[in-house]
Amino acid sequence: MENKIALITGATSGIGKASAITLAKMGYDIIATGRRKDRLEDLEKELPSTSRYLPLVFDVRDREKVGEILGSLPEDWKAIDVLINNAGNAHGMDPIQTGSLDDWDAMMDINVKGLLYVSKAIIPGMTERKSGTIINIGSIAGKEVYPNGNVYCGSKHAVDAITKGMRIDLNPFGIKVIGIHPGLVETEFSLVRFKGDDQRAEKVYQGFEPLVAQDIADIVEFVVNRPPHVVLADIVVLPTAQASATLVQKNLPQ
Ligand code: NDP
Ligand code: 8X3
Repeated sequence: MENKIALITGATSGIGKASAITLAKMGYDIIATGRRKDRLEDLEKELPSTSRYLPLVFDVRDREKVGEILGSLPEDWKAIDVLINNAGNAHGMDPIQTGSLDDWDAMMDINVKGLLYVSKAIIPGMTERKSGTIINIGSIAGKEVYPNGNVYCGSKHAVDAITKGMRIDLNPFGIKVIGIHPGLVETEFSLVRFKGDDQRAEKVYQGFEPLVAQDIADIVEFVVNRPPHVVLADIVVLPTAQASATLVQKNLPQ
């Protein structure tokens, strides 16, 4: 029997990479995307030989490229069962009055429009086959707003709304639409947010035990393993030390 196929955006790092490896171990063939070609090549070494692998290098902001590449998948890669819209980041963490237009463009273009471009290319195959699972990686920042989170929170609130809209519109086709909304996960996320300032990035995760990418990949495994009549529609997952977007108990005695 042929393997099922999963497409994961932003699989060069963090949550996307862990999810790609986990799905491959579950027996999925993997389409992994990202801008860093070398990382996508390295990922192949971490996948079991029982899975086929198709790395695709593109920027999700590039509407034409996304349509062109995903619209011309090889015949035996077209029937995508699981789409994980994961590519995204925060860029900067400034009050609204001093935030950078470039950062705002990046977050709206990648987190929101990129997710839409990829979805637009993949959904028609799912509606035609009347099957599929779409997992959108939102955030606690899509459920709450925190100081200086303004536009990133806006982008993730948009992901939350789009996820709900997808679930409604794709309901007649039997397509599962799932939102996973993590709190603090230690990945390259803060390094990107703080533009390579590793000391500032490390501080975010000090004094408590944050989630790791595999914690989210474990949830991906669980949700795709549910029987056909069950969908885990909306999941918020936090480190135990985190109670809300802004409340994290740090330096508790172990
Ligand atoms: P990482 O920085 O480790 O990974 C981000 C991934 O997104 C990379 O693979 C990167 O690939 C890809 N990406 C970023 N920009 C683009 C782009 N323009 N085109 C294509 N791919 C892109 O962060 P995480 O793994 O933590 O983040 C993954 C998702 O999880 C994001 O949507 C993030 O908002 C969300 N999230 C993260 C949380 C956290 O605390 N870490 C919490 C809640 C949600 P490349 O650079 O190679 O293009
Ligand atoms: C990432 C988690 O709290 O930095 O989405 O916004 S947070």
